[in-house]
Amino acid sequence: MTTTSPSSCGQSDQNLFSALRARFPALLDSAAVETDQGLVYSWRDLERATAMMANLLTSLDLPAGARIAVQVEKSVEAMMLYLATLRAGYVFLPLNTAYKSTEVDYFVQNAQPSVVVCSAADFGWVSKIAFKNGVQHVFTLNDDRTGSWLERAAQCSDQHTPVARKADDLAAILYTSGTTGRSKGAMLSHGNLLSNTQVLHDYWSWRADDVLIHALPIFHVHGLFVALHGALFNGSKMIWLAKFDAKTVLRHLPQATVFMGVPTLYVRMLAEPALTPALARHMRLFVSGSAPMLLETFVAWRERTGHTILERYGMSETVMLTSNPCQPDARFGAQGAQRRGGTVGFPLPGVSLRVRGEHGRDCDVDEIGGIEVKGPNVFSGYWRMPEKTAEEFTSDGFFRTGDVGKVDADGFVTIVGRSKDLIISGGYNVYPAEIESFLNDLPGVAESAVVGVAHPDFGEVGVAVVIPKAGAQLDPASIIGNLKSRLANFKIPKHCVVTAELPRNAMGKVQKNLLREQFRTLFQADA
Ligand code: MLC
Ligand code: AMP
Repeated sequence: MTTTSPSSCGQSDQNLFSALRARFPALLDSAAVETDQGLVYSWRDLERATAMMANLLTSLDLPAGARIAVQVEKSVEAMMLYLATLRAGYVFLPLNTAYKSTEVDYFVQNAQPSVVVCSAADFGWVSKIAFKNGVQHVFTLNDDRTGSWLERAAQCSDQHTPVARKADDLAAILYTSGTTGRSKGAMLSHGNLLSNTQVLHDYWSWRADDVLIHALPIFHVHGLFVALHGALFNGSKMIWLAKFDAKTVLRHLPQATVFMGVPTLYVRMLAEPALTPALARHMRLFVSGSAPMLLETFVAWRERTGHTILERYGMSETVMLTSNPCQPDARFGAQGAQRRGGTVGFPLPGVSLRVRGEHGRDCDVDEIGGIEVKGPNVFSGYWRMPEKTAEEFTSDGFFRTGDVGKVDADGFVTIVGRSKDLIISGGYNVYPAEIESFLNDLPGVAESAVVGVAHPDFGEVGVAVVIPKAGAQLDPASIIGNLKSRLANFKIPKHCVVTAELPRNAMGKVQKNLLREQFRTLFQADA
């Protein structure tokens, strides 16, 4: 079945920064961002600092389309660096701060950025990687408003005219791990990001008095685009938390109206006795996404706060695709359709979504198949990987999400699984194939399999099953220790077992379903 909602936004050929800047409030001296450190930044501060940073980028005389790779802790200045990159017409490449040198080396080799910005603490190893790969400029930016990036920007003019961009000009590259081989850089244009921002602005009924609690990292779609663009495009103040902490968020709820998080954040807030309807009474909207939300979390949240979480679904390659209704949906008569737990709602305006069966046709209502999407928000392809891009798009231009789902008679989309071998842990993607390739390279390892199992905090976590070579003695703790030195911490399996063999089917293929079943209850409280 194919579902298309009418589009509410037209083509735009302008720089995303200009579109966001045009929506700043008239009172430029009012507060735009308040941090948990007690700092207040006005809209004028955002305007001036991004101008100075954009002028610094321009002064570097970079080639057109230059990538600016950034691996720094969350700060308002890091957010300004993102906006300045858009403003100057270059391409932003955010990197998770958890990535280790092996991972960063790959991204720098693959993306060939002209500028790398890292924290001073990481300058030694990051600059080595950068210079080895021909990067001309390496700056530091710390989360305490220090670093060479700010020192240099402070010497630049605070007047800057945003560089005109066309809708299909590249704005950002987001690396997403691959089911086979290494990560792929999803190329997102100014048009992809702006159209999605406009659609979400209308669909989520942003109000003049909205205040957003921004508690997500700013190196992935959820925190960098959905939350940040939502607030900026609405001219809304943000309460800016450097890191998620349940108690800190709850303390700020009475001053806010909108919160966005991955399911783990809701699970952690539910564990706080301070969470009550009274505390949440000023709130207008709680959004969840990036990973499946358990129905029990959805129900518990409603019982504890009186608010119904709005679940939405998206990807790095597509930004947001579907959303439960914010307002009752008029297509369903006087009462309208309400948010339904366990579903990700309807395709957003302008998004065509279809579910394709193995028979190659559109599925019927409630029939399960692969989710395919098309729309102004869908990326143009993977950075310098035309074959991978071609594999993921159908001949009629739909992107194969790798998610498996169904659409019910009312049009609600439900995700029931994934055809890609992927674990989503606390909202971060972990590809077993990547972990297995590191495991298989360890001395004494014959082969390995990594599977995702349910976890009460992270939703899902990895379990590694490792088979030793004949005569080799392997110790699970040293295997984990070895991985920790080479891979981002969230990718590290939470449990490792060394055993004689992997279960295989008649074709010799590893039966991961049997392993998942074997470890299904490993992290359950009563297991
Ligand atoms: C931290 N750890 C994790 C983890 N985060 N393990 C598995 N999965 C995770 N997500 C581990 C660390 O390795 C460490 O283990 C221990 O937990 C404590 O680390 P920490 O850094 O102190 O963790 P914490 O601050 O509590 O972080 C947890 C979290 C964070 C849930 C707040 O993971 C987070 O911010 N997640 C949000 C991710 C996100 O923004 N996703 C959006 C992707 S965009 P050890 O052993 O080293 O002590 C996308 C598209 C879309 O998917 O639709 O939005
Ligand atoms: P990423 O590659 O990090 O952008 O992750 C995108 C993937 O996250 C999607 O392909 C889905 O598998 C998953 N995802 C995002 N939102 C949801 C959601 N609300 N429910 C279930 N899965 C989700």
